[in-house]
Amino acid sequence: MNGHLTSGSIVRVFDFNSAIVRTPGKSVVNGLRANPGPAPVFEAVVAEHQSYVSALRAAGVRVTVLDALEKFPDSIFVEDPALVFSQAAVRLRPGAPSRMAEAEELVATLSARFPEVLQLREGFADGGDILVTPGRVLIGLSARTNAAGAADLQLLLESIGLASQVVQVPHGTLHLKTDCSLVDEETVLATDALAKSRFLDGFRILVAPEDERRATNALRVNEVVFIRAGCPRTQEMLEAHGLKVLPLPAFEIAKIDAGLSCMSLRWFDRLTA
Ligand code: CIR
Repeated sequence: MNGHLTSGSIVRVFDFNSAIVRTPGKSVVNGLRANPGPAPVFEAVVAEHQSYVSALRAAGVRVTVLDALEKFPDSIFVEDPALVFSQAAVRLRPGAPSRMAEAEELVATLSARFPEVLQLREGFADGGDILVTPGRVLIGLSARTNAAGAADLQLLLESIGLASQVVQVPHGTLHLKTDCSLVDEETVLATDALAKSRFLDGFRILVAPEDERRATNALRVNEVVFIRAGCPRTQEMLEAHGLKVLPLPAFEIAKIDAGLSCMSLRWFDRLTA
């Protein structure tokens, strides 16, 4: 699964020309969070979301912006109820009861854009637990993704030609990608806890300093890596590795346990390339 050919060139797993995002609703201030703390400020979430959408567009991505869904406070995090690839989309079954019906809200949008929309039939799986790498798709078991969901997802991925591996997310971590991101084809930015997991063997691992651990939910888009603003040592480490880094504000969404990958579904659309 080392990228695919399109118009004579190889597309890498972080080459994207298309994305879907959802406008935050006012209810976002009631988004799920593991620990008590101040709620995010609605206007500030909107500002962070706008910076994110602008950054995607500046990186060369066509962005479809869906309307806010007030009845789903966490629906701005479109990454969790679906999974997208050039060849197909997968409708997932998010593990938090308040988020389960978000997947249904995406079906029309996905059906209009993908040759095929597959459906997870068993268990639960959140897109935040899925890390797509050049060789295989990693599926993290967490409080949101269970063994039945992971096993069914493996079958669906196999049906579209993708190898996968089920791995264990460190206890207390929301999602696999809360603690790691692929920053180039061989390199993963990770927390120390994740770096110690055997399943990253074979990757070069850049470990974020403990006090910048939230930077590990980064997002590589084409030639740039988005990281959470306020993580200067992680930025320096990525730049020393030769990467172009764009810090983006994510202080408000972090109050509801979110980071930079969660706010979009991204893929390379071969038809419009
Ligand atoms: C949740 O707990 O589901 C939301 N408050 C945050 C989801 C973040 N999603 C992600 O990391 N993929």
